[in-house]
Amino acid sequence: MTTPAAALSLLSVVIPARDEEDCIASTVEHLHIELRLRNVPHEIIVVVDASTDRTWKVLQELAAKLPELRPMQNNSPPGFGAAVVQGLDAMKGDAAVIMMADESDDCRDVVRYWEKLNEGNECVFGSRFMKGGGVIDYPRFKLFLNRMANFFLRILFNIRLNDTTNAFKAYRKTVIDGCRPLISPHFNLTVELPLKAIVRGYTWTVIPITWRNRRHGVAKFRIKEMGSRYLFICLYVWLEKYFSRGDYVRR
Ligand SMILES: Nc1nc2c(ncn2[C@@H]2O[C@H](COP(=O)(O)OP(=O)(O)OP(=O)(O)O)[C@@H](O)[C@H]2O)c(=O)[nH]1
Ligand SMILES: [Mg+2]
Repeated sequence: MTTPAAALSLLSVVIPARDEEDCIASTVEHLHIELRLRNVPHEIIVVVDASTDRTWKVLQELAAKLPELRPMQNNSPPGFGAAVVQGLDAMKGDAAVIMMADESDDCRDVVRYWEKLNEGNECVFGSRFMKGGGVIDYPRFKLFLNRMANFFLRILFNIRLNDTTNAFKAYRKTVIDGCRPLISPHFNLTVELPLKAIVRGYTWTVIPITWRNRRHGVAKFRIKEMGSRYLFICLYVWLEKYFSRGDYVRR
């Protein structure tokens, strides 16, 4: 039997960023304003990686006037997953939301995540593909691949979640700790976390969220480089689900 989830006191929003000089300031500022208006106690951890532009400098300037902002540089080999894990390692909150730097995710959804976590859920996953959710300007080929991958994951893991591959999700810290070690250095962390959380028996719920395509900067995601890494991590968690005899399930 699981014990009732404790009330939460601080939300850590972890944002990986590489070459996002044009959008990082507005992402952080909008998020901070929304969270402050809605009385969500928070810190914003931005983990910058191998930037060739002014991202780090912009964050330094912003941090001087925004005490809730904690910029850090990824000191592992570069990669989306490594940056997010470094942010999760440093978080002081008892819950985390992983969010993108490119203004694709909606700050109001972060508040909804916080509210749902506080209702006692251990994970809150957003879906852009359910009633009330939506996408704006999603590139067609990417959308096709996304729907294929999520269909495949639904079958493989026998779950009803239809947007597993999106990183923008919320977890209690107990879940993050229970999913360690996190081994994906790249974008494949986006599926390692939710799939492990589900397989290890944490409670989860789904809410509709919205997403819009970036208007500045360039996409860092490369399907050719990531395809086999996604497959690797999905099969790894699938093997855990069916062959580990519950050794890693939450206690
Ligand atoms: N620290 C760090 N952040 C990264 C790295 N690669 C991507 N990111 C960040 O991860 C987030 C998602 O990357 P995107 O380039 O937006 O990937 P995407 O959403 O698939 O691509 P778009 O369609 O262009 O939005 C952004 O905030 C990036 O700045 C990396 O190697 N290191
Ligand atoms: Mg993006």
